[in-house]
Amino acid sequence: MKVAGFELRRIAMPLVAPFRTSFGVETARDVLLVRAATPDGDGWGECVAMAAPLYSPEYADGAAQVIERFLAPRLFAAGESLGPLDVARLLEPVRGHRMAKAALETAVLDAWLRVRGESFGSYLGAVRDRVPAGVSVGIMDSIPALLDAVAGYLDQGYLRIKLKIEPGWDVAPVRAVRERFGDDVLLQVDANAAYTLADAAVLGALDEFGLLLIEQPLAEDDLRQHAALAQLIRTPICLDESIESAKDAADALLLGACRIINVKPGRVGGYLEARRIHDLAQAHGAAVWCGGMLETGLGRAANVALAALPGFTLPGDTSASDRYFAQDVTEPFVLADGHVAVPTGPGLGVEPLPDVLAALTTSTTWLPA
Ligand code: OSB
Ligand code: MG
Repeated sequence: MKVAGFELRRIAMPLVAPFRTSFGVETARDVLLVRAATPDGDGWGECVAMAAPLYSPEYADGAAQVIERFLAPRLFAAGESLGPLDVARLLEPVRGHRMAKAALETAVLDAWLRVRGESFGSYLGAVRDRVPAGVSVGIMDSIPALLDAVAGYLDQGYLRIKLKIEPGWDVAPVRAVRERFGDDVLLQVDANAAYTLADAAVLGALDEFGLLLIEQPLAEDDLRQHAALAQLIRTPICLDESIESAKDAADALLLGACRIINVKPGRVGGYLEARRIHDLAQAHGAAVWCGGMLETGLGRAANVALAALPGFTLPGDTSASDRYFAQDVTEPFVLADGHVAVPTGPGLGVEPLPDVLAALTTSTTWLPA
């Protein structure tokens, strides 16, 4: 496939409400989109790097720069023969920058699938036409505010609640949610690496609440300490930030650092590596679920397709568009009976709405081959 060039497009998406985690507060999503232009049509990839390097070392400006200076030229050098399976191999000499690489691979894969008339879901191996939707609930100023937010999401039909936690906002909010909504709610927590092994007692105090999992309690490079923590608490440990590749996933599972993996395609370098993690976890008997990074409809479309693979046995952070955005860049993903439909059209199966995209765009850079 001939790629004539990549367009880097930055868009500013206001959030419907501030989203607070242990690493910061977001009020708007500053998104880098990549459009692969080919003679047969376009392909889109959403870079999940956030504006600041607080969740991971990557950040949107840096991703745009590494694409322009180091990644796109390597793909252009491949000439006419570039296919989606070549992208990761061609970019492999550049260390890290997995979110930037994932955006390029996704754009090339989308363009390629659109030409073949095949959907992401079909290509990746989806076995469902809709996926159960969970929702990630940020840290709030008070327990009553949290209970109101959770009540609203349950009313909308969300099938699983994930509470963001940090030291000082952990046992009390979990207890309050259990007391108000009961033991049947599928409930889990995400610490975004905010604790240390010295906090094992407070993390163990969560055992009594029957959580599905605790996500990334310790630092991203603390695999051995996660394994040690797993011996001290009953709640299953799920890793997010620690898993940047299928190799990391294998290490974590072999070490006993986690029993569950949050698969975020951007964090691991793309949907093909994400599928490898799915396959590996399935072989190991470990559960995976699809995480999110406040994606627009473009990234959400691909995530929902991935979440339809057979090993994704837990509900993901595959919420409806209106969880974050009053106006999405694509037709919105909506919740129906607690589920989100897997797109069936070629490629991502969704397109940016031209007028909306134009109105949200803050800059564009054209990188010619
Ligand atoms: O840790 O899963 C995370 C959002 C941004 C960065 C990291 C995380 C999150 C979320 C929300 O929890 C996921 C989503 O709803 O898209
Ligand atoms: Mg997480």
